[in-house]
Amino acid sequence: MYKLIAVAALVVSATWGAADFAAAAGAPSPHGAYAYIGYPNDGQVVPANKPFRVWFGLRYMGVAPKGVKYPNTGHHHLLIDTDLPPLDKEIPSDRNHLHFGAGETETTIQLPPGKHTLQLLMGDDMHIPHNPPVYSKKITEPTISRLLLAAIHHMAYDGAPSQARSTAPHFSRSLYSRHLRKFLRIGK
Ligand SMILES: [Cu+2]
Repeated sequence: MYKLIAVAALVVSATWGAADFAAAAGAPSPHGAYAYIGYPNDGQVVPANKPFRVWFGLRYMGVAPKGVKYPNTGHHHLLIDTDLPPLDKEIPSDRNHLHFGAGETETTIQLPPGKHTLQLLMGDDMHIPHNPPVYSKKITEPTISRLLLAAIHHMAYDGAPSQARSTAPHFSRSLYSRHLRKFLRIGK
């Protein structure tokens, strides 16, 4: 009889895989809970090296500060330019993994020029992702200099590169189009 149970357990673990067991470390999340980034939108161009707002969205579960163990709650973590960390461990705390342990639902960050990614991941009172984990879609954020952004807006609204050139005189027309190609279609 014991042998039979052992064999059954072995079969179950082989079928479910190690990941299912490993992911069970965090507090349970309510059915259907999900996180999303309310702002910026995926692919939206934001100015480089200038603070911009990030809104944290969460449905079907609540926000509680770190250390507060309350059913169906957690706190936000903003992942910048990184993939999801291991989902059975405490979420790292560094410049790529920001914790919002006071229960914040928005923040302000600034990023250097280039292409960046943002993603939200909920953590429980001990900063461990829930079971199942609650995280947002990863969005791509192209950042460009303010001058170039102004120029691109000019072009978009007026369709006049010459006018855009007068906004930012040291950018050549070919540089505009190169940057337009590079930035305006990302993440869609
Ligand atoms: Cu945390």
